[in-house]
Amino acid sequence: MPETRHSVCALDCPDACSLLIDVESGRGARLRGNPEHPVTRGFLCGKVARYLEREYSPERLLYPQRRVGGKGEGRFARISWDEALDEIAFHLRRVSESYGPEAILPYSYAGTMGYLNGSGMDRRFFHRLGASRLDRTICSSAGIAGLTEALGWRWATEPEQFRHSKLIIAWGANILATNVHLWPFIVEARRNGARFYVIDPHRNKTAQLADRHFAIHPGTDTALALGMMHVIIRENLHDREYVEQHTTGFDELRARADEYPPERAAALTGLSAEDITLLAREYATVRPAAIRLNYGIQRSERGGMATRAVALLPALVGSWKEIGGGLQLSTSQAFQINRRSLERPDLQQQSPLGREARIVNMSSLGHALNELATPRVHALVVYNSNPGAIAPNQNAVMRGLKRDDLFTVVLEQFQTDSADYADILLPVTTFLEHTDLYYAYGHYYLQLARPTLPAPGECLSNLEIFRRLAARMGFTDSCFAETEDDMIRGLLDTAHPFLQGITLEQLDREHSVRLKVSTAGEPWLPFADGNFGTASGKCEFRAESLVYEPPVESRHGDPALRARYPLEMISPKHHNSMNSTFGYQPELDRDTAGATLHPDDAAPRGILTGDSVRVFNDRGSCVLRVKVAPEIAPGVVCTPSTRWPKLAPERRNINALASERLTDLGGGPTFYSCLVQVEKVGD
Ligand SMILES: Nc1nc2c(c(=O)[nH]1)N[C@H]1C(S)=C(S)[C@@H](COP(=O)(O)OP(=O)(O)OC[C@H]3O[C@@H](n4cnc5c(=O)[nH]c(N)nc54)[C@H](O)[C@@H]3O)O[C@H]1N2
Ligand SMILES: Nc1nc2c(c(=O)[nH]1)N[C@H]1C(S)=C(S)[C@@H](COP(=O)(O)OP(=O)(O)OC[C@H]3O[C@@H](n4cnc5c(=O)[nH]c(N)nc54)[C@H](O)[C@@H]3O)O[C@H]1N2
Ligand code: SF4
Ligand SMILES: [Mo]
Repeated sequence: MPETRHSVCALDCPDACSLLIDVESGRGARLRGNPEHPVTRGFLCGKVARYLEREYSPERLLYPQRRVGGKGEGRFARISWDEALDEIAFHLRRVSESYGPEAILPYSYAGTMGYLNGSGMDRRFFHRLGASRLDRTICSSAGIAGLTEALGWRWATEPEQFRHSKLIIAWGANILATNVHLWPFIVEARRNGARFYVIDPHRNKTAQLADRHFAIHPGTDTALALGMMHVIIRENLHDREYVEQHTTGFDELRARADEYPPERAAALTGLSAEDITLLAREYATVRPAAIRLNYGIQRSERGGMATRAVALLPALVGSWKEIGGGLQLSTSQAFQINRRSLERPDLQQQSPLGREARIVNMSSLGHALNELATPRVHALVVYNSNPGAIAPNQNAVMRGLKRDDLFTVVLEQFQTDSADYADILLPVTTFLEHTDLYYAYGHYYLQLARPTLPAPGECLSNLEIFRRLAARMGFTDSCFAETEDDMIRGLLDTAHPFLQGITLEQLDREHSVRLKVSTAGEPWLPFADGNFGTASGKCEFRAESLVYEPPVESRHGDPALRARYPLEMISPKHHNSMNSTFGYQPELDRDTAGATLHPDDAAPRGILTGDSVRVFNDRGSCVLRVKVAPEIAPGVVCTPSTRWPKLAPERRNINALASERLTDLGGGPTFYSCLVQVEKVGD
């Protein structure tokens, strides 16, 4: 008889699913969604329903290894843990003594969303070392900054409330692919008469199932939001009472919105003036209306402003008052854990630096590895991320990773591109094999997972590896001896009301515990009575800085650049991908090797469906196979992310074309502001 155990999906996905795993004789037999979890509701996405294939893949890394070939060749020889840890400690010490500890750079993102293995022992280790601090901007920092400017608190409508909405707008959000557990709530709402609209340059699967798809040009969302505000205010459809009580700067907003009549917004966004008017009227009058904004909107140069502009709309129409109103970008800020206890930033004072270390932006890795001086980066420790595939300006990143004077350690489950450049490569556990505590960015449940399966080979968790490295470095601080349970107790030790009374024991018993954002069983309306986290406590329109400016790399941007590179490239997520995590799967590799081009752009270039094309700009090029279809707007090319470069022709994926230019707010990457040219390559 199989035994059923609880776990949590650790992938970088808003849904943070509660999993059940059937285990037979110590081996995982089946994974399914927990039917009792209010958001997971008994199902998993396709990729994680098959996660046991990854768990037991013959390609899993099982032993510590040392590089024996050239950097990037991927030739390694097995060594013992003792050898690996001694060698790493030797080089970290060498680099620290020769160049100062800031010459050491950690590089990590959300390979696991667990607190302990994602931002626990690792952070303590690098703080104690005095290493450069990494600004983890690669995904959401522009949106976070924009949302914070608009609302102060980054709080959001609960997913469970979408079932009560009468109008749902997916704005730069491919719900079916990236947030599939919101979908049943949308289905329920539509059964009760709700309309579902999508604003997206790509007619993706979510858009295909919508009542209306608004094919906006990339990077123009601020113009659309301003055009909608124009109609709403001109037609007196705003909520006067809410605006008066809970916002500031309405008169200035009226003046600013006046400058964006629908005709002007239409010329900028590629939508028709009629559609913009309709969208505005319906958004203001169909109640309740909820916006699901996702991070797709903020991967363009003006992504911070775009997020801010859209996030002002619910306050204008007063939809925060209603169950099933408001907006959701991310729920993560409600998880107010004791971060100082978890990460111990105070340890920096004990490092050889004796002060806070410099900050390096992860979205500028190419620059950091090649150009950064005083000190130059001489050691790189990569975990929970695959920069060789996902970071912009890939040619610069690869050039940096190839440096002979750079010592690189990679902690991985699979032989990624980044792993190929490691000097020492360490095998790590999957989330099914270690303890961790999980937040979510698409719901309000804190979840605990214990190991459900034995770790294969000699795999260790990130946490255990950094614990052992700390011992090798001679760090005797008691925090490095803490157990997982000690760490969880520490991070739960906070006076914040959202976490009141939540204990490790309760998490062990119940696996998933709702944050105390509202009385049990009651919906949470975070801004129904104002309560914004801004200086004034109100939603601040601050119209003086609310303007649309086109991205440099866009159709209304730099004309000289556009003359050479006339197409706008976007590279959104694929249904079956999780960034580059599943890149070794042949079917996914085939899909992410594709690009969609509009017939109007394909015809003059003599390109037909099935042709191989070279997509290029000044930074690099990559070869893709084209589908010619009107599901993408004219002037835009769309390729799903993210392919493993090592499996692609010339070992480059689309990020060879992405620039290191940063967003207007938050210092984020600009993957979706990318001008390119496309040409057919010979057979
Ligand atoms: N299946 C799957 N799920 C995932 C991931 C994955 O790789 N695959 N990745 C996870 C991660 S890391 C994240 S951050 C989330 C992201 O989740 P999403 O933000 O939903 O994903 P994206 O594909 O980045 O962008 C969403 C949509 O924005 C559109 N878009 C691009 N540019 C613009 C624009 O200028 N304006 C507007 N309005 N829309 C635009 C894209 O065409 C895309 O359909 O998903 C997570 N879930
Ligand atoms: N062109 C383009 N580029 C993009 C994006 C895009 O839309 N288009 N999206 C961007 C976004 S939103 C994001 S979030 C980033 C994502 O970039 P990354 O955070 O690098 O995400 P992944 O590519 O999924 O790589 C995560 C790696 O962590 C490993 N891993 C998983 N669990 C563990 C663990 O417990 N320990 C260790 N050591 N490793 C583990 C996995 O095997 C995997 O190789 O990519 C960005 N890059
Ligand atoms: S990737 Fe997302 S939808 Fe899929 S199982 Fe994990 S949390 Fe759920
Ligand atoms: Mo992301």
